[in-house]
Amino acid sequence: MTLLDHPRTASTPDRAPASAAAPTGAYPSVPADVAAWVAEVAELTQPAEIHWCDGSTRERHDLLQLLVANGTIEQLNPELRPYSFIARSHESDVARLESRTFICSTDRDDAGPTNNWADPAAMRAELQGVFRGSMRGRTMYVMPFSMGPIGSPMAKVGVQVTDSPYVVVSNGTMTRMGTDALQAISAGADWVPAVHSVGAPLAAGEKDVPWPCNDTKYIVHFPETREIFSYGSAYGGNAILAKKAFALRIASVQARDEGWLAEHMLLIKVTAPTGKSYHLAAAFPSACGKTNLAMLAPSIPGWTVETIGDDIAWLRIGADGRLRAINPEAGFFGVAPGTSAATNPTAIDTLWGNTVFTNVATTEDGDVWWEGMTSTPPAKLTDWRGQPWTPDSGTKAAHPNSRFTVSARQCPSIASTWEDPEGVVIDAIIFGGRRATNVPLVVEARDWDHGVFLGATIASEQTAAAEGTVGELRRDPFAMLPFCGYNMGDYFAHWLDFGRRLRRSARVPRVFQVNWFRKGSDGSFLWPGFGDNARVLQWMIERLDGTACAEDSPLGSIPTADGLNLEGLEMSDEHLTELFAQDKAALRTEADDIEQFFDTFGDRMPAELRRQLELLRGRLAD
Ligand code: OXD
Ligand code: MN
Repeated sequence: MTLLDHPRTASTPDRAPASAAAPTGAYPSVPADVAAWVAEVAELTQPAEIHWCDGSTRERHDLLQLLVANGTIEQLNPELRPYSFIARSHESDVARLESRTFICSTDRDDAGPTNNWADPAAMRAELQGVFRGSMRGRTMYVMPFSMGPIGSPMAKVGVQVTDSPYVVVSNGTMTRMGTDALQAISAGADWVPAVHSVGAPLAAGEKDVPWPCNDTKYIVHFPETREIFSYGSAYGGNAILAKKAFALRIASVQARDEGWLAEHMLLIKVTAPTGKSYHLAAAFPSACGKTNLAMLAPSIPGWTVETIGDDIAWLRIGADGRLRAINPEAGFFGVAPGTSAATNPTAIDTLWGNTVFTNVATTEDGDVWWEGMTSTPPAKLTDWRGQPWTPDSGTKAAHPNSRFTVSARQCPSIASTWEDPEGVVIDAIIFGGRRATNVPLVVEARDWDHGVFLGATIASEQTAAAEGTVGELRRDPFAMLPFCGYNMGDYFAHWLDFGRRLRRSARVPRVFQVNWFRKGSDGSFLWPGFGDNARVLQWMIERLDGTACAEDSPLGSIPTADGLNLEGLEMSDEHLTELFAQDKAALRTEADDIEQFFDTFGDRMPAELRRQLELLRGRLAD
């Protein structure tokens, strides 16, 4: 049996591991199926050595030193940024590659029109060739990891192998990685296998490059057998496979089959001046400010926001019938540009040290800088490519998708409940996108099904988080377009069905849609955003408590004229009107666009969402 010709069977306990793949020393005993799989991968990829990661601080330190020696990272000035590092990637390896991301379901329709489908058998054969010998001359690291607190009934485990020490360090921050996760596997947890190679084998004596990668890239998912293979890239979601590949693409399929939700959502705890707390989950496309909202410092007195997660949420109906959520990650892989003491002071405080930055610029005194960090850039920098840079260079000093990787534990606003194994109770769900026009600052859905319609119709202007033309408007339903591991028509049906199950339980959360990015007729943003977004959260919470009334509008319920707390904010009546304006003609055109989008799902499109579209059209009729 070869690795790629056959799917991994659920358990292969009687297959003995090849001795080369067995861990040595004090490493705990490895379940036979994990050892057998590692041996198979090693046989195919031919690494020079195998290292079983224990997840210890010592191991991380040694890897960081190795990365410094390899020239992949440089240590920043320890007096300014203790124990922190800058990595500069290869210029071609700077973002998620959606065009090279594949969902290989047996039936093409199970991947649906929003995914790149490839025939599983053909892809297995192709990958067999691609991975053959791909780790030659390198060490293969084996990383057992848990998504979610170890031992949580909502957590899931996986094992990723990689030939990139940079990816090990990243995964060590983003997941609970090491022997504790391996023990969860030994105790019988079903695990997801993930193979990653940078695709740059080294011949004997060949000198390595600082950022090994390959021009040919693959990020491949076999949803039916829950397997992940990634080749050629070491950047972010392409390589930290626990994140987008597992916690969203594979987990969304597991969630469909097991009756829960795996979502591209931040999680926050909001406490009102009354002392009462609420938990909100919010879905926004990549690089639309999820980390900023997750770490919000409210501009309104008496309100606090605490962070539970900034990118991914797993939601389930708990034993008490309430909707509960965990953040499966253990760190933040946040977009650096635009992060400043004004826009996200909590992130700035989080990044005081112990942080790996990738593709930001560096200052003469060995610290980091990116566009938006300060209003005036330093006179001299080294840019993300490692070249001298001045404000006259006419280029960005930091790559627009440059990132920081830091432990969630380091975040001053992290909620004490962020690792609650049972998850937190969700009171409301928010959907948002980056829209210059059409979409008001906030609307409340009429009910769950209308909320699903709002989620299914999110559109957003493309950002630098993935390849593509920045600024172009694209439908990004539930902010899951690049992350749903199956047919999105079925995914919408799953959400509708989930609501029906919630209705039978204690309480259905309320659903809202927001748009912080609306522009006025003069082309400037109408809403200040950032800390002032707390004003919108306040309205939502008053709606939950039944203390704020709302006005009906074609798109949903909106605040009454005096509904939003605007105290201390300079906002002209004209701007406020523009923020909520609903131009029926423009919205009718948008409804046509939604219909076209829905049509792409053919008979997989749930009738209820078509009905919601007709209801909207009815409300938009003159
Ligand atoms: C991310 C993304 O990195 O969504 O979180 O691209
Ligand atoms: Mn994301």
